[in-house]
Amino acid sequence: MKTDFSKFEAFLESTCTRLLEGVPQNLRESIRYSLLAPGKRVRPRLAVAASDLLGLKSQIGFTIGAAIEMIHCYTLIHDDLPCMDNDDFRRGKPTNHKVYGEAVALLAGDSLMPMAWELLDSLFDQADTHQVRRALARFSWAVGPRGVVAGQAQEFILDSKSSKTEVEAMHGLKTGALFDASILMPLDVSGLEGPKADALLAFSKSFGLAFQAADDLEDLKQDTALNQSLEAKSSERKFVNIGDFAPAEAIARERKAELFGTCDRLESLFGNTTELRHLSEQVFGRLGL
Ligand code: GRG
Repeated sequence: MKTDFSKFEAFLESTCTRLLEGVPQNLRESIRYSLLAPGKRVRPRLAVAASDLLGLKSQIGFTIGAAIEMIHCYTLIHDDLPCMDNDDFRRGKPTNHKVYGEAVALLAGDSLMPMAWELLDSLFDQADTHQVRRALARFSWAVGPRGVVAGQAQEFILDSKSSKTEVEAMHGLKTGALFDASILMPLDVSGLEGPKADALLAFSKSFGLAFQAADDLEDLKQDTALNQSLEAKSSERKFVNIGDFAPAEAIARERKAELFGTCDRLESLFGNTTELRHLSEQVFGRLGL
């Protein structure tokens, strides 16, 4: 049965209210400010679409999706801090630390991690214990120092001499780990094995790579536009060689073909995969590829 994703925001809001009962006002407001801000909700959409494909209850997809959105949100709050990327805007609003101060923003990120765990604990009431444990093990790996945090740390030690493989591995953790968890935790909970499970694993790997290739191409387009406008002002500063475009576009096209190949495979095994295909299209939509 297809879950009505429009109900996800209400689920996230009510979960947030429940988990923040009795929490000091400044911390509570800071957490709500970022978690309930208008993100694209790509990870919850993936979790819900994968859960639907596997025939799981809507509540399971929402629970996994909301937990991963909490982790995603903590990484954004921390990544925006002055000691990391020092960003002023996120999701069209001033960053958390700009509104609540660095100390409270740090605590908001810290709080979102155990909140996600507390929420996931409810999966034990909804599915087989052994299968839920597998999902939680995957979650721990993805959000911890071997997953998304490893990706962030690796980025600090990479430089212009780093190989393409090293850079891809870093992105695979920094960006790919949470996509993987979104798609594969429902698989763990379902207990499914065999060709259908393999096809979902292949889709998951391909989705992360495609997202990264699209993101790289978009960055390059933005840098090129900036470069051209600076050139127009006779500036000395140059960011990218416009010639770099061709390989990045070729890689993105290749990744797109791979991703849609994995969608076809899923469709041949599961039947309807409209939502996963739609999410795949959105990865490239903004690039007009
Ligand atoms: C462990 C502190 C810490 C950071 C981990 C995720 C991360 C590393 C940093 C966030 C910055 C960043 C640009 C990461 C790349 C992944 C990415 C493209 C995030 C933005 O995701 P979207 O586009 O954002 O889904 P919304 O706001 O729509 O949810």
